[in-house]
Amino acid sequence: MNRRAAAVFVFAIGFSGAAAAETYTLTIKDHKFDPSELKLPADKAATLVVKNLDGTPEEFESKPLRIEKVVPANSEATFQLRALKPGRYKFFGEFHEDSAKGELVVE
Ligand SMILES: [Cu+2]
Repeated sequence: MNRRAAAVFVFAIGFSGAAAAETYTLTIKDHKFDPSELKLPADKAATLVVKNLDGTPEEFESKPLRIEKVVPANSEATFQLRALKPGRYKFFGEFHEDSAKGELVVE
C-alpha cells in the first residue's frame, strides 16, 4: 500500500441483471500481467477480474481507474468499471512494479 490515506476507490456503475456488463480477465503470473494490454470498448461499463496465480500477494493499482487493492496469492478480485472514454489507462502491480505493468486500451 502506498501512504495515501485513501483505501480503495472503485467507481461502480449500476446495471441491472438484464444488461450485465461484459467481463474481462487479467491474470498475474510470475509478477507479470497477461495480457499486458487489455482491450475494452469505450462508453460501456465492464467487469474486470484480476486473477493472481502467483504464490505471493500483489497490489493491483491504477491511478486513472482509481483502483488500489491487494489481491492475495492464488486468488482473484473483481472490479466494476465505469463506462470509460477512449484512451489508455495504465495499471501496475505495486509489489512488483518493475515487471507488473499494463494498460487498458479503451477504444
Ligand atoms: Cu498502493
